[in-house]
Amino acid sequence: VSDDGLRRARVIAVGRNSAWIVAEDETEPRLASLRKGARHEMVVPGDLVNARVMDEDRVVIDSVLPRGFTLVRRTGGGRTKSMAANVDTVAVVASLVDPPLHLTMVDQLVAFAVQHEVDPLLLLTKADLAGEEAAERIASIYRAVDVPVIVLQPKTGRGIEDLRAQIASRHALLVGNSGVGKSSIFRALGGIGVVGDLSRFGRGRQTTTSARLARLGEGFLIDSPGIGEFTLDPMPANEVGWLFVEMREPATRCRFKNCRHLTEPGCAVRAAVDEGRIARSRYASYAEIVANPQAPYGTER
Ligand SMILES: Nc1nc2c(ncn2[C@@H]2O[C@H](COP(=O)(O)OP(=O)(O)O)[C@@H](O)[C@H]2O)c(=O)[nH]1
Ligand SMILES: [Mg+2]
Ligand SMILES: [Zn+2]
Repeated sequence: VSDDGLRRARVIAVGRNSAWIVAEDETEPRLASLRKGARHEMVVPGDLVNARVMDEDRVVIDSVLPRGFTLVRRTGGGRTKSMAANVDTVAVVASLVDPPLHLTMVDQLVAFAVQHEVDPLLLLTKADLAGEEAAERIASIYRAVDVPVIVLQPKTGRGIEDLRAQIASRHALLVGNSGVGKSSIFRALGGIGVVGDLSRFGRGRQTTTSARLARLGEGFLIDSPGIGEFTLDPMPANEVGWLFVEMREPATRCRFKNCRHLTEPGCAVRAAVDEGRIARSRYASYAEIVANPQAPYGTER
């Protein structure tokens, strides 16, 4: 606690007029109210705030520290809503089966991370159902483009310690289709997964309307509520190509400077695909995203 009674805290969940915060020198969440007159969008999970402790169980959020990369949802009428703040890692969760694997969605999410200069990480679940061979085949595609891959089985704990080490000092966001295992992973890491769990730390019922956050040492992990936020902006083919890092070098050798790597003759990117130096599935995703960067790939439509 500083002289003026303010202390630094991390926001882990946000309700209507209050937020759950964990002070930097504590481990238990506290329910804090927003200062009078504050808009309730003032804070989002991942925010660092200055909180004022009024008495034993009354804490008021005074101010929000400047944010790093913040995930934004576009709402109707061109408005935006912040969903999670200070993120440096996008942990893409994909199940090998059930729901079926959508590699275009994985590639779109990895491209999103590259675009926003946050680190992608791929978490593959349900290898116990799909088989180790399938897991290894997919993992090798992404390790070849420098995306770390962890095969996880939350119930048995497989991969959980690897993941904990991988995100120990990171600010990560879990993203993926419903049913792939995000909440299971979040719980296996010790995250507080349901509002009911949170309510034992404070009085009254609170509805959590946004993502939840688990602290992991210096780092944190947010169990994100959806994947609609992660669509790419409309962009020309050369910009999409830049987001597929393995295309960057071959693209400099295409016959035409403005090659889209689709049907142009003398395309070094397509040659690299034919020679097996770029994965066919990655190239297919590239072509699909060029055709429609904003499609909600892999989501139930
Ligand atoms: N067999 C198997 N089931 C899993 C695995 N990971 C998650 N599940 C199950 O998949 C279902 C959906 O998981 P959940 O964490 O709710 O997914 P979410 O919708 O992404 O949060 C649950 O029944 C989990 O127990 C895995 O690696 N293997
Ligand atoms: Mg879930
Ligand atoms: Zn080309």
